[in-house]
Amino acid sequence: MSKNREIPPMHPASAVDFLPLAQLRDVQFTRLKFIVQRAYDNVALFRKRMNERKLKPGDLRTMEDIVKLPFTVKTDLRDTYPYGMAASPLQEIVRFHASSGTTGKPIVVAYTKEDLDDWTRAMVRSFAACGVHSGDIVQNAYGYGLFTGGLGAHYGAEALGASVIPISGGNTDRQIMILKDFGVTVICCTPSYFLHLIERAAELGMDIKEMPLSIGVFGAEPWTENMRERIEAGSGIKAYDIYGLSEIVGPGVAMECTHQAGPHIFEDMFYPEIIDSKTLEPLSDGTEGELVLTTLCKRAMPMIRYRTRDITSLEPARCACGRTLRRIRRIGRRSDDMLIIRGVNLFPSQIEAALLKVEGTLPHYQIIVDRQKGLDTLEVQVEVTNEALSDTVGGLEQLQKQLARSIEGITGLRPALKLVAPRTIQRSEGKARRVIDKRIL
Ligand code: DLL
Repeated sequence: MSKNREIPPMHPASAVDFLPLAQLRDVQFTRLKFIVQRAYDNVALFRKRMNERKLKPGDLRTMEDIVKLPFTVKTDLRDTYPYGMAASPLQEIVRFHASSGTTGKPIVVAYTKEDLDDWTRAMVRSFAACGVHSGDIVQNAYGYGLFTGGLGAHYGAEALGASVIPISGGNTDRQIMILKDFGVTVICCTPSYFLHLIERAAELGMDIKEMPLSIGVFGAEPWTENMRERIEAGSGIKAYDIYGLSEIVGPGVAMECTHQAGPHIFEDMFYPEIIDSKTLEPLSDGTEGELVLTTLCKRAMPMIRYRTRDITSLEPARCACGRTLRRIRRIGRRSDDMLIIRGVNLFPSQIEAALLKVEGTLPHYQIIVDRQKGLDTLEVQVEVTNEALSDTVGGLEQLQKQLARSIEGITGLRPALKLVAPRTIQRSEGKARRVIDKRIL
């Protein structure tokens, strides 16, 4: 049973969510031309790709011409690390964030002051869409730091006029104490962490159903309708899905409205396409494929046709809320091997890079992911040489510590480590099976 909340009057920033379609397409095309010109003038990689196709920004005649533009992929950000994709001089860049790359280095994203204002507006529209308003007390348990979740949600909620508690992630018992003592009405965190909060509160003899909390803004990892039901039944709140990714802006690319029928993409800012990830051909609305996004406003680091690797479809039917913005279906899987562990993105290749830096290890490893009491667990098993195994206990412990440091340095995660003898990890005849993901969402 969910707690009753009045639906507030429409927030002024949300008016653009309801633009008549013809007007929305006009806005999109005007912005597309601007951003493509900006990227062409300032980003060498983009200009080179356009020139290879004998394309000039002026060749864009309608929105449909977007399919002629080259794609951008995560490795482009790695290859131009750290500033190569920037379209603004450093003097105009006021913020950086970073996210996992596929190997040792993170990928870096940059914002001008105007970009931060636009992002805040997207977050205001996100919060407003699910009924958050001034007077709400928002516990922001997304991580503050290089991750975009903390600061993105923070500035959006503040700009909306809500009272923000910048608690960041972790320290579960303190989260529960503050949830109760401060009379928190809105929580922002990953859905799995909120399930963990429900369980821990029960262990402490507390019931979130009896607290004023009534809205959860959950994202940064895949979740399911089943998890939504468990969250809502276990806490009496309404659970809303928020989607975003660092390369595009952070959270606030798409957000569910009170109808909970899939996140609406803020299309006037982020233009969505769906492609077949093998043939790269565009697919029509309603067909499942890889989401490709173009930032229509971002000045510091425009992303043109960025391949998100997230698999979804664009919902063709209009939502009952009346927004003209299309919705995405829940994202349940990706077209690459990226894992999300407690909201942290992890590529198996990062673990490999970390292991191979340390002498005494062999290039055979396995990553085992599970979920206990709502929290993801991560174990890395790695084969070590016979010499390393026959070393003293102290020597082995030293190796274990070195490996842990190396993995944490690259991924930010501290997995349980298990050193095993050569040829212990099962060999596969084809592709090595690096990841065993036992989580049931
Ligand atoms: O996770 C931004 C974010 C923060 C979104 C807070 C929502 C809330 P990254 O760390 O770059 O950015 O990870 C982006 O996470 O490509 C998806 O694979 C996944 N993801 C994000 N939101 C959702 C969601 C942030 N609602 C990657 N459902 C994306 C499923 C999600 N997957």
